[in-house]
Amino acid sequence: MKKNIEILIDKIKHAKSIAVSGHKNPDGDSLCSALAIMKLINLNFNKRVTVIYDGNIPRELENVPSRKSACFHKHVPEDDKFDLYILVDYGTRKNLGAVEKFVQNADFVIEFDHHHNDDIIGNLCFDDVEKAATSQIIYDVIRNAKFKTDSEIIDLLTVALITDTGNFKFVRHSDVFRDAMELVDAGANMTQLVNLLNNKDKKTVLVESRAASNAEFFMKGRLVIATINRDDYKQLDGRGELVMRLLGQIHGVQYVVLLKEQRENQIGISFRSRSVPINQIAESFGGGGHLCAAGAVVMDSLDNVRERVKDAFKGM
Ligand SMILES: [Mn+2]
Repeated sequence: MKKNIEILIDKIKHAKSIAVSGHKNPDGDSLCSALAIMKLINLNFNKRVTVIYDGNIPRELENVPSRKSACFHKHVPEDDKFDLYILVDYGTRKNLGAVEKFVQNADFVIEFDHHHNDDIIGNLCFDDVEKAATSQIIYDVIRNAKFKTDSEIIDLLTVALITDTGNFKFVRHSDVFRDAMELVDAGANMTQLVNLLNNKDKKTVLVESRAASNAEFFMKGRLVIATINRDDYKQLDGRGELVMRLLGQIHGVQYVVLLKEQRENQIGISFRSRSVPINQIAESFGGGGHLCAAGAVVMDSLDNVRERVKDAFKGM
């Protein structure tokens, strides 16, 4: 860690232009980790950083600190070159979307990630699959490097931790609570930050609750599959986390699958499990993710994908 931090500091100090990105369609951890890195470098090195994203930032994240600093990739000139590129929470190369061209042009890439990845991009990696959020890895570096923080950085790291742990429900290690404790001691107001996230559009919540009420149950109620069709998909904002959270609360449900018809014959699948790993199922559909929360995008009809998902869960 110490050696890596020395390299990190050296690379930031000598960089003329720095950019940060997370995965396409950023979630709370991806967006807030990227913004926290930007703020950290502003504060500790007095340098400008460009935060670039592809896809859509969910409305619920609209009010996070410095949200307006995140630039949609099309607003960044194509030939902009960054000598240092920092990737956070990106997962795998294909989740980068349109920012990949900027990453390829960079002289040096540093990554902070907690996803399993066999094809690492970073020249310098701060990766740890045991962490519940990428922001925890960044917080570790902040403490080790004794970087200065401010209330926005603390809030961003906290929002990332709140969202990626599903409000502290998906916690495997106690370090999540130690980090949360230190963040609260450093000034994070959990109640305020949770309220800041209660910012969804009415249409989105109605689409998500409709998908939950139309869900179908299989395997004696252990598997539930919900569907969001093309018309409703346009109203969806983010991954449809609420659908999965609602269905996952039902007695006896072990696995929740959400099928999203992104366009004709392009289905986004989200998999959630209470405890048994399902990342291999996601991988069998060409996707990936965490042990109990993973996803894939499949080019096939909605009906075919639903049948293929049911088959994939046989014997589980
Ligand atoms: Mn994450």
